[in-house]
Amino acid sequence: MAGEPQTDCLFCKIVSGDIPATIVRESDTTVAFRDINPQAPTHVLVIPKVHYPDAATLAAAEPQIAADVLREAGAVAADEKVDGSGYRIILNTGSGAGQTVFHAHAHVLGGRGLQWPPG
Ligand code: IU
Repeated sequence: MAGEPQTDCLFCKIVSGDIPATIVRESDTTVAFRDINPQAPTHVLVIPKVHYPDAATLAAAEPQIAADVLREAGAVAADEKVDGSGYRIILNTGSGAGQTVFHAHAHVLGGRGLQWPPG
């Protein structure tokens, strides 16, 4: 069923606690944890507890939870004190855009200068 945990999904296993992660925030609908391969001094992933393959699919099915992900991304930036200097929320969508884990997630990157356009 849409949104149900997937047995082969790494991020579903982080939500269930079967795989450890350095969790920095949690809400009723989301979990935020440090990326294992950080690309900036602050690199946190915010994921919905429900399983959807990408952010747009999540937003179509569960718009309130998609909003929760964005709100929590902003809260992470404030917790990490990168909100003043600026930070980036990234939603890689599809393998051609670099998505490697097909459970919706927002990258929160900050703590260094960020170039535009991104690579
Ligand atoms: P992407 O947008 O799908 O490429 O992002 C997936 C991220 O998940 C990537 O930055 C990985 O470093 C990160 N990650 C993680 O934090 N823990 C893991 O066990 C695995 C990937 I696998």
